[in-house]
Amino acid sequence: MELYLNATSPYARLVRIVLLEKGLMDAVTLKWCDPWADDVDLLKANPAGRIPVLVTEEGTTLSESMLIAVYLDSVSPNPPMLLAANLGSVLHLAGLGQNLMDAAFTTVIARKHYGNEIDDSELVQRRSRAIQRLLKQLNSEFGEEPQASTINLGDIAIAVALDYLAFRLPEMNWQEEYPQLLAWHSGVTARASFEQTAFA
Ligand SMILES: N[C@@H](CCC(=O)N[C@@H](CS)C(=O)NCC(=O)O)C(=O)O
Repeated sequence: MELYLNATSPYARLVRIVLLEKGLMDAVTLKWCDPWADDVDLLKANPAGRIPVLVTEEGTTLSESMLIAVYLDSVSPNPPMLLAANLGSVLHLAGLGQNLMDAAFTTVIARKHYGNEIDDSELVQRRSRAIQRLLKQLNSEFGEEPQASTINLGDIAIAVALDYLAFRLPEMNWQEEYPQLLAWHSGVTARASFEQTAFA
């Protein structure tokens, strides 16, 4: 398999963590690229020009991080990222994580293209309010949770999104405002799969 990625994409990091957790890293060649530079090979693999993209052993190209994660979950048996027994709650968390990632990413890209003045725009203001509501809800959902020894797709999406916030929007300082969430996040990100894929 091949994976098109870069080092700062939260979406690509989610897929790399799934690959590591599923023991599939040796089965994939990493194709580092710049999705903003219209990389020719990337555009062939994904006409949308976005990473991550997975090319399967059969040569099928898969885009969208969550869909790639679902595919990888079926390629290797251990450990499952999505279990029928708690599918609803895992997808609930995965959705919150993806929404948090999207809200943060939209803000970062708006700033990249239009400068920090864009923070006053209605779009960025809406995303900022969304981030605050998501953080509050996640803090209350994880407040009482004991730390699980296993990890699922929902945990990965949320922990990556929180890391991305700390990496790109540190002024939000969610760690100080939400200590319960920080405790949960610290447990998850101590895993080797997170340490080996840290944003740089
Ligand atoms: N919903 C997509 C988002 C992918 C995405 O936005 N990737 C960014 C990098 S973090 C990208 O490649 N952007 C290039 C562009 O939009 O042209 C996913 O989950 O994979």
